[in-house]
Amino acid sequence: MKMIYAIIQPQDADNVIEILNQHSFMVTKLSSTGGFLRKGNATLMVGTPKEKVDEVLQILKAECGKRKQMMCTLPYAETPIVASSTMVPVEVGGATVFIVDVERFEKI
Ligand code: 2BA
Repeated sequence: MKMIYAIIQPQDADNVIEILNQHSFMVTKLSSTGGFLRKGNATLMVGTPKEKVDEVLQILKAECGKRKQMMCTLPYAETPIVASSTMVPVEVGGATVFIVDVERFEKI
């Protein structure tokens, strides 16, 4: 058995947990904080047989992987209101994944 720890953006958590559950994976979500940026992230723990690890990784990549999203930039407060906003591509998402061996697993 393996334990997958995936550190993801908090806004991706609910969706990926739902999809993992739909594929019969059990998930625990921890609210975590990055040590460098000190911003909130989410850490998912997924315990699974080693044959299923790749399936979990595929789901994580599809639902939380780095991707471009169009964001609306607002004009600075000092600029006149007539200034129009622009859409710019911003990179969102991303997952840092650790896969570790589970020596023993019990439900008591
Ligand atoms: P990422 O490398 O994508 O890491 C995102 C978050 O994943 C990290 O948040 C941390 O919570 C976790 N993480 C990544 N690698 C880890 C590891 N080896 N062990 C434990 N947790 C790990 P933050 O620490 O806030 O880092 C946010 C982003 O800042 C990182 O994105 C990386 O691009 C950059 N970064 C982190 N530490 C850095 C450092 N010492 N020097 C320069 N840049 C750093």
